[in-house]
Amino acid sequence: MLLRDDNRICKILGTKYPIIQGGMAWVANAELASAVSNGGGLGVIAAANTPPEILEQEILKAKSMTDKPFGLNIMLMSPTANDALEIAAKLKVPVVTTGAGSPGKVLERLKPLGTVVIPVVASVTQARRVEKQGADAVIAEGMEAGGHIGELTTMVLTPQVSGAVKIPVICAGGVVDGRGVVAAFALGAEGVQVGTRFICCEECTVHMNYKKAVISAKDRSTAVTGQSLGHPVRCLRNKLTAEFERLEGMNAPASEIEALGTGKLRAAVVDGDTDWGSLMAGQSAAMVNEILPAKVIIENMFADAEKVLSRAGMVKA
Ligand code: TUI
Repeated sequence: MLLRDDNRICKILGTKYPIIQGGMAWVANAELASAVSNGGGLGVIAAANTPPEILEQEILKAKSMTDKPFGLNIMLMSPTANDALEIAAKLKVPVVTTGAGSPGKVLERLKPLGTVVIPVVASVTQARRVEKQGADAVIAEGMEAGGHIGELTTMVLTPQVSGAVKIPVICAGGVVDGRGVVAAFALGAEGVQVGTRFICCEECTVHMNYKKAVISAKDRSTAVTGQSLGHPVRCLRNKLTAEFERLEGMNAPASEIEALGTGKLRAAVVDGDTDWGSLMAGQSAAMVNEILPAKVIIENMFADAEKVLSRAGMVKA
């Protein structure tokens, strides 16, 4: 048995395995979240820019699809972040993760209600701040991750955050299999957050073209765009990322670059537009080779972690 019975992330989340599914905008709906929760991890619904009535329905749907705990991710840059916060309070969602901003208001509102709040951070300063503000754990997300990213890699961010805070650390960015789980724990984490791998689970409802693009990805298939706008986003390379690079390279006005991104995630997820859609994915896409049920992905990850340790010559087989 690899995992110790006293793993703090399993205790905080009420899950079998210390794994959280990334709160991927447009991708992380009730189907995906309930599949991950039923598989022994913590499924997460992404609030992103979802209108409040639809988000409420999605949460109620997840409640009907699993009796296990699941979470809600609040994207703090979103204009609907406040609505999502009130919905989390009203529907008593057990766990809330936050991303892309400072979660002070979320902690202030939800901690008195007993909600477990776990912010994503991209630096040591942010990790220290959210610990002081009462976060239950922290997700240290390296720039290998997909979507909106910081500037530090998982390899250097995770040990620094682990050394700086007492609350448990969840490692994110590039974690896709048992090797990643072992690496995360070696760096001081007590759990992992996995996004890209779950795009290619059977229960994920994204367009098949998106899943196929992830499966076809190689080591250098992602690009980071939006750096000039102050919010870098990692996606699979396609015509859209080339056009971003062209506009950013000629110092086009920010409004023009922003406009290029509008509606493009929906185009990828719903319409399967692999040329002009925003195929948000992490560098780990290169290591995703097949579509499996969420439960199998999770079980393989932790069973393989055990084998990885013995193969590395660190413990007896
Ligand atoms: O949030 C994410 N990933 C995302 S959000 C998203 S939606 C989007 N769409 C288009 C453009 C931009 C976003 C797609 N992917 N990951 C978590 C994350 N949080 N990564 C980095 C951060 C972060 C950055 C700064 C967390 C905290 C932070 O602190 C700011 C502060 O003031 O403390």
